[in-house]
Amino acid sequence: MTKKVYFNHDAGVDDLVSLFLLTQMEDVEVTGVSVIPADGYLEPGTNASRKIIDRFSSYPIEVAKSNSRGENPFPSDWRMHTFTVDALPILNESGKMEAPLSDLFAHKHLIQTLNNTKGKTTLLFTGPLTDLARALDEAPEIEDKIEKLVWMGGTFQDAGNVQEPEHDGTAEWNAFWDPHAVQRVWASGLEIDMVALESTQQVPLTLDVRNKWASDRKYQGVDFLGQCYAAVPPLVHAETNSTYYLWDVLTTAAVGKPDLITSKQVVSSVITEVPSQGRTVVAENGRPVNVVYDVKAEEFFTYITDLSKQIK
Ligand code: AGV
Ligand code: CA
Repeated sequence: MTKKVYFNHDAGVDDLVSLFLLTQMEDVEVTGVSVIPADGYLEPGTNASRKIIDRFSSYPIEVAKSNSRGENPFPSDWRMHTFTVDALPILNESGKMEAPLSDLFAHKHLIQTLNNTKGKTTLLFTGPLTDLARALDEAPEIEDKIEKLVWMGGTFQDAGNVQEPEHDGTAEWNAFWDPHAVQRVWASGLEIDMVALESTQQVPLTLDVRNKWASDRKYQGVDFLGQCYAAVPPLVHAETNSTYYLWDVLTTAAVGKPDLITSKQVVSSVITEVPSQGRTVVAENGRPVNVVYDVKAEEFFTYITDLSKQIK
């Protein structure tokens, strides 16, 4: 049976690669896409999404823009990557942009799409949870239309990936951008799969991975992966603040091929106050989430490369 998936992303390199891969999954039907301007910019993020759909999807998918704003903005150096992906020649060859653009903002588009879709939908979120929190505030009854939420975000380790003034470094960025949104979603009855840093740190972008994609660039989809990931720094000698992991792509792969990952239940809550804003913690009075803490890394890379080879 095909899984219906609604995808909300925040226009980073791995968000956009995730959209590409999602369109290649045989047993997944993408019912809608929305773009939140967190770790990327809205205009090129929306355009790149529409162009990826045009170029790679076998069916049309509607795209919506978010008007959500976070508490803690992403560094603009990272956000600039959206422009690079949007400008790639493979996405601009046709000179057209045909995937439909919704005139609803993302949170309303999410509500509408859930209501118009038969049965239950899996939510895939690879950025902050703001649009979902707003949708739940506005139409709490959509919970019944949601199979579960699969979210890239959070960590229960001591070190997160936020290195900012007035923060203690314990949070993951998607949670830090809007901690209150995490709190709102945690307060819902939704089943939540959390692809945390515990697992994403097992899939860094390395020179080895890049070289494999380069050697297979005769496949247009694999070339697209290589071109996208040429814009961001790999893990070479030691991790830096900018080192890139396949965070969102792992989260997306977990939807398409759940046997790649292992999870365990953690009862948790989120801290919304400085200096630990966005830190997810084990808390007795919290709520259960399925934390993905392990991944078959080799099989994961094979899976995404094989999906990319399908493109003619
Ligand atoms: O925290 C990981 C999230 C993912 O959704 N993003 C990037 C992925 O899209 C934020 C982020 C953390 N470190 C980064 C990030 C970095 N070095 N460059 C760009 N984005
Ligand atoms: Ca992201």
